[in-house]
Amino acid sequence: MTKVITYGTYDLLHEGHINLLRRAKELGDYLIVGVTSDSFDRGRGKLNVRNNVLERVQAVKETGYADEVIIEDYLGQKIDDIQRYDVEIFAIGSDWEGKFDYLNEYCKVVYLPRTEGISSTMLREQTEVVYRIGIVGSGRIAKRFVPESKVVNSAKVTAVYDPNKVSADAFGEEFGLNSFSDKYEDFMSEVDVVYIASPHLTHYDYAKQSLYAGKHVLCEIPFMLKASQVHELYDYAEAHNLVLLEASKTAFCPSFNHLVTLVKSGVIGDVVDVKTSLSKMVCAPMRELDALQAGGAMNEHAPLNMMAIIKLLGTDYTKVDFYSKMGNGVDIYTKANICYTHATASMTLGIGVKTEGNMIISGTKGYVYVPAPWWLTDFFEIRYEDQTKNKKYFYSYDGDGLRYEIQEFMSMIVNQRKSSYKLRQQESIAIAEIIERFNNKDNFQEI
Ligand code: C2G
Repeated sequence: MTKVITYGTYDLLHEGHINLLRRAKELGDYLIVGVTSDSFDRGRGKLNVRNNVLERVQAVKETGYADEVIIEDYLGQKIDDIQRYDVEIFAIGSDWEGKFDYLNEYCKVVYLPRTEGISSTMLREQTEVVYRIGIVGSGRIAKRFVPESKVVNSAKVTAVYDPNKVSADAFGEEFGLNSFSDKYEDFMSEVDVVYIASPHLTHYDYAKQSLYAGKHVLCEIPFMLKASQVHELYDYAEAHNLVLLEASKTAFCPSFNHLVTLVKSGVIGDVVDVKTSLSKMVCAPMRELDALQAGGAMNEHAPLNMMAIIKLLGTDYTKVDFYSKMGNGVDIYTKANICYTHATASMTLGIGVKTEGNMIISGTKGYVYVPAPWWLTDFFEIRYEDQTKNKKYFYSYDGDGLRYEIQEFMSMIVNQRKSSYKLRQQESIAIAEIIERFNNKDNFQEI
């Protein structure tokens, strides 16, 4: 019996896929089809796949050509599969010509003619609804957003708003966008979606105005500085079928999502302590050092660090206390201890004190070590008393990492999902609540 194997995503299964599967089957007696898992596709930069893995597997089965369907989940798996299943022929479309010659060492490699004039990308584009995104603010993060949005389907940045005309125009020119600096309503009338990347204290007003104008909103961190504001705007968005999302970029990264699911599934036992740290040295006259612009290490860095603590330990903390070193009227360093009935957590944040930016999650069976910078997680290790059981996990972290939050946000809009399990509304509210406690100087001590 001649076994043939082929692989693909098979998104929006089309005639090209069917022809390929038929030709592959004709090469032998038994056809194995490897369908990529969702996480494998994300890992190789395919962020826009429409059908999930179960739908794609089902579509391949329904062609009637596959004798067996397997899931492709990691780089290098083809070599394992060929040997494991005693495969004689590896077949793939001619768009991959030459790319899989390295498999010749294990079996015969055949490049089959590709069907011209059709592809998943083409089908996605034909059925795609494009949402015009307007960016509020033209600073550092806004500049990173534009190129990252280009890899996400349905997203097209078309306009920028900044009350400072010179900045708005320069940004518009640089990225080929319409720029607005006068009436916010004029800007809103040209977009469907608003991304807020303006100074902290303006977030609430811009978000509110945008939602009231019927726009979906993605808002940078710190989301809002009062929990009641977050509550109010989530309620409004919910009641008006709008998506409101906190742009907590790490929450949407595949590596961080995997870390959370591993920990939640008990690989280190019960979680007893989470320690996170993040510091970025800032020199005056940056807004981070300006008390009047809600500067300081807490406002700046607590959103990402609290997000991780809350994802791992939940929102039911029982006590929080803060220890800060002040400078320029803002906290240049803050250590916060967050207690739960079953666990403890702490975050060490700096804008004028340098710390090691790692994360350590300790459990009753082992711990997870995420080296600095943990918020750009591309590697972590699960460690045990018996070091032979340690396991390292590696990921690719594409681009600037903003693409994952943009992708989640656009997919919420397209699929009319009001909340994301990657960062639930309650979690977002709890983050704002902790920041508010700090700004109210609850359990606060200067050091
Ligand atoms: N294909 C084709 N004709 C088309 C489109 C696709 O013959 N018009 C073939 C591709 O060459 C591939 C298969 O259909 O052999 C699946 O295509 P995709 O779903 O686009 O999957 P792909 O990204 O090519 O993944 O590990 C995965 C593999 O590397 C292939």
